[in-house]
Amino acid sequence: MGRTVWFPGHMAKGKRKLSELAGKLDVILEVRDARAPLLTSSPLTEELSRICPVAVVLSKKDLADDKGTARWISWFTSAGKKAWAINLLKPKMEPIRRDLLPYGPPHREVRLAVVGIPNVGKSMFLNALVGKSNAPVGGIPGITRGVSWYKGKGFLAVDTPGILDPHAGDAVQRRLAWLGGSKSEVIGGYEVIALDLIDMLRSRGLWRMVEEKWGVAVPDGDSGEDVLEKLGRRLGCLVTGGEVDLTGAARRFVEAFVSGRLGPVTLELPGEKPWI
Ligand SMILES: Nc1nc2c(ncn2[C@@H]2O[C@H](COP(=O)(O)OP(=O)(O)OP(=O)(O)O)[C@@H](O)[C@H]2O)c(=O)[nH]1
Ligand SMILES: [Mg+2]
Repeated sequence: MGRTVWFPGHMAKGKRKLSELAGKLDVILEVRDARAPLLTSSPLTEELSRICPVAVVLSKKDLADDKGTARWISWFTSAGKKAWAINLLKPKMEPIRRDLLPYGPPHREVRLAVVGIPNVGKSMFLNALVGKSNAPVGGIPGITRGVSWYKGKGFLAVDTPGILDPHAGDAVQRRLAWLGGSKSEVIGGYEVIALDLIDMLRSRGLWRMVEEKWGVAVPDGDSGEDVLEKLGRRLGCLVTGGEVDLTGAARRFVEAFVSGRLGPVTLELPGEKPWI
């Protein structure tokens, strides 16, 4: 599998433009997914933070566990970083706008860029901030292709394409697929992603969210494939002859997890040993 899958041309171009832009900005807002703020950190911000202050927006607050999110906000704050958590489906922007205004000089609007890995909600955040719905938004990674400016509510804000670490390994990519940050189809397919997800939920004691939703219990002796088969039967993913359509089951399961239909969950907590 070529690296280009993870670092297509628009991402490389975006990175170049952003480095040029950073010197003209008052602040950079790095959007991360509240469910996994380390996994979804941007590979650019360390470099950019040498040029301009970087603050953190934890998006998809509605999909994360509230206690976990509160711990992350304290963690960022104690590391000296400004951080907010937000549900961009019902955004409350006033407190964030108020906190951002002092970053700019009094005589003009605050100039900022919204950066982050693919599909974390950068364009949605930007639209909410400037009070318009101009920047294109979408459920699959790679929606924003170029660097574009938007103006409103005292901000001049640039939307940027999602940029992933070109050296991120397959394990990272598979975990990002659980959050919608990578496309399952291109990293081994839904079955691989689902088996990995089953393994993670079981080993971290999180399977109960699936059991509560769909009533599928998993004894310790069950293999990942056994579990996927049980899920397929429960969800009615069958082919002629009554066999389970494992790919269909995997897809339903992964999509339910990604969209939060299995309930809110935080996958990483501050101070925990990293997964990868
Ligand atoms: N539930 C929930 N979904 C969100 C939230 N923020 C963004 N999304 C969803 O995430 C998806 C991606 O949003 P975008 O704003 O297009 O993400 P992006 O980071 O600009 O993506 P790229 O431009 O592809 O890198 C959309 O389908 C949104 O509906 C949130 O706070 N809660
Ligand atoms: Mg976008």
